[in-house]
Amino acid sequence: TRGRTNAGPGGRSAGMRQVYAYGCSFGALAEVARAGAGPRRAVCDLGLLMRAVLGNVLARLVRTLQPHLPARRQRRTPRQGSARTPRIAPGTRLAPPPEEMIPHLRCPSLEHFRDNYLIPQRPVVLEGVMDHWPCMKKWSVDYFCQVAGCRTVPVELGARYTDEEWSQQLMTVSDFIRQYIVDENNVGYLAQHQLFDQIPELKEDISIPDYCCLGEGEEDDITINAWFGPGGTISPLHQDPQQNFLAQVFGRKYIRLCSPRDSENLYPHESQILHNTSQVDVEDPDLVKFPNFTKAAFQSCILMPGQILFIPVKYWHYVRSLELSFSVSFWWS
Ligand SMILES: O=C(O)CCC(=O)C(=O)O
Repeated sequence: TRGRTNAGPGGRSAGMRQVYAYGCSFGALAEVARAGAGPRRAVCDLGLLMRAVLGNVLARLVRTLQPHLPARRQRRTPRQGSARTPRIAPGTRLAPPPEEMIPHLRCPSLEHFRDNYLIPQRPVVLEGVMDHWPCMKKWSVDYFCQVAGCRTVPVELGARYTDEEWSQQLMTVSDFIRQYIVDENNVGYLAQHQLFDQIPELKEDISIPDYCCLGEGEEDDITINAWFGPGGTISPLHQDPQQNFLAQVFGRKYIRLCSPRDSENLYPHESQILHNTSQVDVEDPDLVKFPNFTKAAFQSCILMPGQILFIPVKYWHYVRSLELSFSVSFWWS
């Protein structure tokens, strides 16, 4: 959601996708006969991105090809957490006053979380929950190049998806890193709803938080999203239709939350596609155009590596990465 157009063809029929999957598989196999495994994987990736399910054959094909490929290395990779100077908008209060602070809890019991946060729908930052996830030690820009460098993924170009000049493009993870992580003049966001299905090695490095068992949905229905980008990437104030655990792997993010009870003070876009997104620039609001915005009560935090933010259903959230950052979000019901 996020008001974004997804690179996947949501409306395409299952039949069309099956045909596309066969096409991709035959395309990939035809290329096996030729030199160069990169294109074969790109063909498979296109099938995977189109959600062309064929007994998971495309994912298996890529997994089989992966170990036979030379790992491509970057010439210069930024160090995590120090790559860019944080772009802090004028007037931003990074340390919120106490009444605006989101509470922090260390590994609460399931019951405590359910009774005090899930049922009353109150945001909370959870600590100590993801410390043991392998991603906390393993993930780096070099590691992504190694396991996923040649994979084709959709990338969002531009600082925020509400900007006129914002667009999406398919490119390899290596190209994304070269153009948007190493080159500090561009802003691009790898905000991907399918990355963990496409690259199962990465999924093995994370866990679904136990608290998700408090939901009514099945574990298979949980959507896991990747958010990888340089400092300065912004997700404008928007709301989503599911509960969210936003887990911070590296880098810090400045986050502001607002209750759905305040929706009318947030001026959602009128168009259908952006109806879940506020028209107001949270860090530089135009109070002449949006005077009631001052009535909205916000809570905020800086989400640090190892912390998980619980964002209740339909809670408005604004996110700006303060430096090179990777987060994983779990949408559950
Ligand atoms: O981290 C971000 O930029 C946005 C995260 C988000 O909107 C989500 O998880 O729903």
